[in-house]
Amino acid sequence: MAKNTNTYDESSIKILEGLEAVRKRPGMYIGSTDKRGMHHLVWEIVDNAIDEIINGYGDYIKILLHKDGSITIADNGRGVPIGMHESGKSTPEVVYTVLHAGGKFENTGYKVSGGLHGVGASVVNALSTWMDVVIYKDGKISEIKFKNGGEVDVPLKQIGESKKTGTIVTFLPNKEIFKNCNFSFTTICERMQESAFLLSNVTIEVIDEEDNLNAKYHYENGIISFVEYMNENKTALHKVIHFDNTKNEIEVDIAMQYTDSYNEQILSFVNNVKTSDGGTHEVGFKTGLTKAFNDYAKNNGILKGKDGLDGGDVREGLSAIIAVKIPEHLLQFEGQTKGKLGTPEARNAVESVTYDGLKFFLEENKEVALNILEKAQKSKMAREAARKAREQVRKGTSKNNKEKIVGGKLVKATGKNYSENELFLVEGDSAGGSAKTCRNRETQAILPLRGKVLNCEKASQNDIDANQELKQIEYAIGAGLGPNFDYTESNYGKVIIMTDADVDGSHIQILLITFFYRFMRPLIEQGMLYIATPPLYSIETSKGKEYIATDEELAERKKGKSNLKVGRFKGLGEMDAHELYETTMDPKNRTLHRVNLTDAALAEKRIHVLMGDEVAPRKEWINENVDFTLEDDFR
Ligand code: 0RA
Repeated sequence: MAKNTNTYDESSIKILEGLEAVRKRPGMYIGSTDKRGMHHLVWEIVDNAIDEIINGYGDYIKILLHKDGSITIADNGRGVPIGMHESGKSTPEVVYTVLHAGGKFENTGYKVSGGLHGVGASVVNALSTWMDVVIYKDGKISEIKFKNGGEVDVPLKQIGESKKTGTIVTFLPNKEIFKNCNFSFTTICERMQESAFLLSNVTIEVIDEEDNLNAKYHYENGIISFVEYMNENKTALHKVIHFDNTKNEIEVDIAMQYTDSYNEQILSFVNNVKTSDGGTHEVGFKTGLTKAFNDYAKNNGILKGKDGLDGGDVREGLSAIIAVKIPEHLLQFEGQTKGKLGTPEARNAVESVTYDGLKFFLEENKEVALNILEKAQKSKMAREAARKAREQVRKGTSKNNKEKIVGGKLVKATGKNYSENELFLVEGDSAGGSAKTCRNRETQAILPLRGKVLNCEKASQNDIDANQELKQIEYAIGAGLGPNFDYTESNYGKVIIMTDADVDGSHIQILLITFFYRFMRPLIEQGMLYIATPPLYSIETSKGKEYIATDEELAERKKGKSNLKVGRFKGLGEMDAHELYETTMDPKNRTLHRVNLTDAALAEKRIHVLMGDEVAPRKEWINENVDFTLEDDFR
């Protein structure tokens, strides 16, 4: 050992410097230091366990959320090697302290290294107050402990004997880096369930020791089970269609099923990681799908009229999973969060597998084919009828009751540049009144909402037609509803939900988002739906009254001031019109949260949880304040 002392010290300094660099710029490694970033730590460790399973070792992963804020990820793989590394350190010490050490071990097949992660377990260690690794391997139980972001606390040593194999990693995220963050049982469950679908025949268990919650996922039929799960609250038109094939080194696995709903839900994955923003594989799928149906219809003399079916027509009511495996040398991701596949080869591979798979299926299942085509044709006709109706309204040739329904409640914007205009949906008449007087008349329209909004989770179009409140929203936006909705016809570039910052306000937000999700989804997909964020506090300063948006900001302002006068805003109605405009509506000062639906399938599940009959999951959801709204924060 003596001969290694010097190099050991030198390399140790280098290693600690490396870990220090991670702490200085955590965002570079894990994207952000908010809740999302903190969960990246979990995905990082879980992905190592999943890699082990993909390579054929182990079938079980267990995640424990502890009361002290630490988390354990255990697997029954082969266990991290426990021998000495050439540097003179134990292999586990190298794996958990040297940046990018993980790669050295990975020599087979595909890696779970989608976009941001795949940065290595040492990054997790660097961002943790302590980390503890227990390894079952070679008849022994071994343990190594780290503290202060990667310093060895207790070097690797044997602590027992066992015939089992596996790795157990526990860590406590550094609270100075991840301020006010907790692990979310719901978020972790959602992702683990997805992994269990994609892996098949793996058991993944998640346990929250604080709230006594647990979940266990095990699916035998992979993405077929996934599609069945997506459609469990809907009426399916046929059994799940499944096909897979490999083209130009790219493995393509697709499951799809039509339901009687109008919604389209396509989720895609690359090497077991979700691609929230789609990419070339989704484009290929859509092209192959449209071609297959149009060719089948033509060849069987089904299509009436001269032009074929649009992509949108053949995707109405479709739920699908596209899972591709791409070797590392072809992997390419795009976009800020690396959630979009860029690999050009994936487009042709998926298109051709989809076309061939569907062509074969349709020929073998005539009845199903006719059923789906009938639905697609109805969609096409409905779209054409809606377009004509809108044109008539424009030309004034139709006697519509638009004005009457909206009545005196909608206060329109005077400007005619629709994409610049904003519609505020405001909770309560009094806040609505303030908003009316202070708004920018040219670009801002106000529609006050009275009372509770209808829960649209299970509502039909007829239910909407019978609902005064939602009808008003539909007419104000003026772009149709359901399958006839066309966002390019919207009277507003932004639709902004403005409620009190309390539980009732959140409830109204969720109800409205459910409505938009089910009946005007493209509005969300196009990033046109927003939540306004009224301030939470006001303070008296020498300059007069100032507004404070968040608890963190308040804490910051309170520093060193014992006699600061703080007022808490209970609702929009407490502000006068001027205050409301300045803090919440003025594009120069306000903060809007864009409602994002990259998580379409999960969002609908969440809505189901929130609005369904079961109270417990709803409570948990609200407590955790899972945010499918709070993604893009900009001024
Ligand atoms: C490299 C080689 C071997 C196992 C692993 C890495 C491994 C890493 C992790 C991380 C979390 N769980 C893990 N399980 C296994 C196998 C060495 C051998 O036994 O041949």
